[in-house]
Amino acid sequence: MTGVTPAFEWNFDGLVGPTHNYAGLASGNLASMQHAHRTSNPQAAALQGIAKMRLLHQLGVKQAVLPPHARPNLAFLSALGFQGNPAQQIAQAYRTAPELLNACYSASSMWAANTATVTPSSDSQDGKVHFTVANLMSNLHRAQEAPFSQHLLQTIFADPDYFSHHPVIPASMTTRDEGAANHNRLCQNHGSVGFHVFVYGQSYRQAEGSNLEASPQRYPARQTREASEIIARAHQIFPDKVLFAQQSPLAIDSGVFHNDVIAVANASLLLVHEQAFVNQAQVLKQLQQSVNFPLQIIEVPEREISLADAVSSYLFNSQLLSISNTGSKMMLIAPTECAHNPKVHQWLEQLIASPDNPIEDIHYLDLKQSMQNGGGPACLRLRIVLQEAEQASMHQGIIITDALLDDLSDWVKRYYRMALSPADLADPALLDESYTALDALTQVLKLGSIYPFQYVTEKQ
Ligand code: SUG
Repeated sequence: MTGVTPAFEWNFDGLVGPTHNYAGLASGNLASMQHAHRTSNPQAAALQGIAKMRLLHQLGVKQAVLPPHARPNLAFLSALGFQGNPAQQIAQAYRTAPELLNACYSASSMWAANTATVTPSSDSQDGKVHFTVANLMSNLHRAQEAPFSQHLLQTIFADPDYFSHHPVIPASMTTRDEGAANHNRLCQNHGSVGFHVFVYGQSYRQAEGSNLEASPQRYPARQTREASEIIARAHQIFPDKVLFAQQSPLAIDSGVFHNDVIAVANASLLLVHEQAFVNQAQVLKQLQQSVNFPLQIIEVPEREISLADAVSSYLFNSQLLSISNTGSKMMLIAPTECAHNPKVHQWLEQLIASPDNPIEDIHYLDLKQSMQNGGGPACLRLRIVLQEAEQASMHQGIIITDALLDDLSDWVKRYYRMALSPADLADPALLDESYTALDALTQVLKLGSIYPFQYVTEKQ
């Protein structure tokens, strides 16, 4: 192990916000479209997320939490042309453009895998941890996340000696970026130099002519090759440690709106569906030839698990985690939907029983509230590999402990509603409830005044 500084992979989970609702805002995300306009349960959603963090913490995984963004987003309502005081803006939006009000209320920041792409210091030529917050420009309700995500990550990872924060990539069709959900890092163990597979749905160069049939026809491709290339360049990733792979248009058109719905990687293991990439055999061969450590690829054929079953069960959106930091033993954190699908369940049981792979255990978790919006276990977390000194320099109040888990549960039970229908978003009391809750949360997490509504209060 000479020359390798020990490091741990941390999971930063997005805490579900008090306005979690089903607005059907995400085209190409089948669950979001199917559950549009149902009544949500924000309290259950947040408690399900906290239960996941509790399980991982108990299993010895390094776990931290990211607070929700402030919703409704009043600055966004103003930017969309709604005028008057907040209650008037909400009333006007509800009357004239309810889908825009839904966007301003979206709790979508919970899916932290889309918050940013992060490169560990071992993988960058300048030895710093690099962050690029995703512009999420494919969807209005998600595009509003970028400014606050940037502010939050800069607050948590503030020391410029360790952390480098890049500008959000300019929002254009050519440079659509959805963060770590389209990125896999492979490595011998978390502290050693990693190999990066950036997955894109579309390339601007292709759109110019030659290869249009390789673009999805039904649903949008949310990540472009150009955006992935910007990240690899800005983060100064060693050029021989990067591969760009195109997501299969058939997969996107079947509901695979992010690559993490069809592939999951951890350390030296890649679990991937047969229909994940364009020219998959070639991509996987190139990957095997490019890495300088033994890489195991488990490719799941369509005949064993269909694309449709993969999307409805979210098998590949399980979290694949090392039990030991060497990566020799792993476990899966899968959504209960996998246990309820007989084919997927049987396949998983065989996987665990087989001595031919390092996955030894599986935990099924009820994340139904998030799942109904297309967000499984892996969507809810941003992975960040940190060396000890880096971890010591980040904001400590967000690190999960038993006491913090209890405080968060109490906080959710105190402030969150148990039912939220689309019509409830017109209720101006929800704004006060949500802001009061978030104000209290900043004290629980010792974050100071991070929300715009807190700066305004301070100035008055
Ligand atoms: O961007 N759903 C999210 C789910 C994100 C899942 N993330 C990963 N796969 N990493 C999305 O499609 C639905 C919101 C609504 O319809 O109310 C939504 O935004």
